[in-house]
Amino acid sequence: MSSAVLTKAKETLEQTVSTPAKPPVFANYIGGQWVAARSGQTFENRNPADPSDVIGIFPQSGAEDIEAAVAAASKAFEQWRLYPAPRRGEILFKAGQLLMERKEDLSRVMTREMGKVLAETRGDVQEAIDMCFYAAGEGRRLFGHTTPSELKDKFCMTVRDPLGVVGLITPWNFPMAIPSWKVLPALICGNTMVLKPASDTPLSSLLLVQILEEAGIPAGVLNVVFGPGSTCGEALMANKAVKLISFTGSCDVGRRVNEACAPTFKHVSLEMGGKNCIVIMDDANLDLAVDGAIWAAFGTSGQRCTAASRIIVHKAVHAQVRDKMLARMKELKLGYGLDTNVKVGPVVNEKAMLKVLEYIEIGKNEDKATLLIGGARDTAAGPGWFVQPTLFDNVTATMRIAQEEIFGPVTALMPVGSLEEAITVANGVDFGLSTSIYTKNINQAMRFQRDVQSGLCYINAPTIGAEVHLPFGGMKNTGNGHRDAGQTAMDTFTEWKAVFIDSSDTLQRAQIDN
Ligand code: UN1
Repeated sequence: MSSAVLTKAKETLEQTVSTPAKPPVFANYIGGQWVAARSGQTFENRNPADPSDVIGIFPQSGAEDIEAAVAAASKAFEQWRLYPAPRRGEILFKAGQLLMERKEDLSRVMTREMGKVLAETRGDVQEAIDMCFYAAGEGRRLFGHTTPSELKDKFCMTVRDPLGVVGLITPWNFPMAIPSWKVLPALICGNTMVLKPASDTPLSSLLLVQILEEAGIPAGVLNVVFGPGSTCGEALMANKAVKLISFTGSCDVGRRVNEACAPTFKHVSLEMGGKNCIVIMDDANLDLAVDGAIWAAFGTSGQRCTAASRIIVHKAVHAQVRDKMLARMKELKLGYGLDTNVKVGPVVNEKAMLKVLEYIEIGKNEDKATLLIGGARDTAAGPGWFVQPTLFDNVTATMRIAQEEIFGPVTALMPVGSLEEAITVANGVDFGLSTSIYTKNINQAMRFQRDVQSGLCYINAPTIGAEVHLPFGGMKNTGNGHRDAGQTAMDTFTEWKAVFIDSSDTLQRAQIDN
């Protein structure tokens, strides 16, 4: 491999935290080697705030690169599965320390690559740090249980086995946090893996891999292959040696993942879309609720699975909430996320921008909905893919902008007359990721959390703010019953084995001899 390829986290950071004269070249990481795509093809990684800024050149890999990575992971599994989990944890702990030391540069690179503002990329890196320490500690737990036997002198326990080789397909909106939710639990549980990160944000995921390598993950345990889902993702899903695909992304792709994994009976963990809502009741602290709504609707330019794209507001406070939202939205400065005055960055690419603008048109054509503010591309903010924060009013439950995931800085006020109606509207969508209610009435809050159909539920806090030691995922079309993060991730990345030890020296037949 030519010396131009950047393979170490430190030099990668040095060369990408500002704009070098020539964009650096990166490689796949397979079996501990840095290798170009077999085809020799590459793609460019560009800054969404300024598409003329090329951040790096990445391998455009194909099925043969995936095959090589799966073979390397299969070979490494034989050793890694026997490596004591507390020792695996020490490597993850070291990786957490390295991430902490380099957090600022990692965040700046991520803003350049993905677009979200610096405060948020710092949060993204912090989430990976948190996950390193959480997963590292899990190396000394990974609990099973012991339980009595129905027979004398017989001992029963459960232990966790790693699955083997797992395939991890990750999105661009949390370019380090979401890979960390999958890679780190998979590692601590003793799996080996192939990571295929989104092509919009390969660098932040690569930096996580380089740091894990520096921390001491052995060759072949963690492999990364860059390239499109249509070739790399499909090859990973078709490979018989891969035991699980963990995917975060759109429902359409998630459905395809489910289908593609069925013939080989792979485990499939899916985390997909959301149509999240914040309910603002008439007794709420309205300033707090509006703060939450602004953060949840326009943070990450609305490109979170957990973004609040529906603000269900009690009629008695509708006008006040509307006016407060409008006042706050006028202050939201759009621009390059490295400028600390900027509150909202670009959306990730041109296609994403066009989709958001199309949804705004759909909203404008709804009979009763009114566009209150925003609604267009913002070319004054910079040469990139900037969309003005947009607010619709008087949106009703069946409108497309109230049903479909927009994944951009667009939200909708939906007036309702009661808590019952709010819950009906909240549940009246195909998704079930995150919901929130602002009220001072504990009884209303308790009813809401009891009846709302979502994997995350916040009381007097916005729809975003998940923490790594709790399960992350959703009901209905948002997922397929699995959860990222928390103890639940350890369940995703292990198989249960029930172990029975008979010390009676006789044949004891369960169900017959007791
Ligand atoms: C996502 O939106 O895909 O709670 C992940 C949050 C973040 C994670 C979001 N910690 O919004």
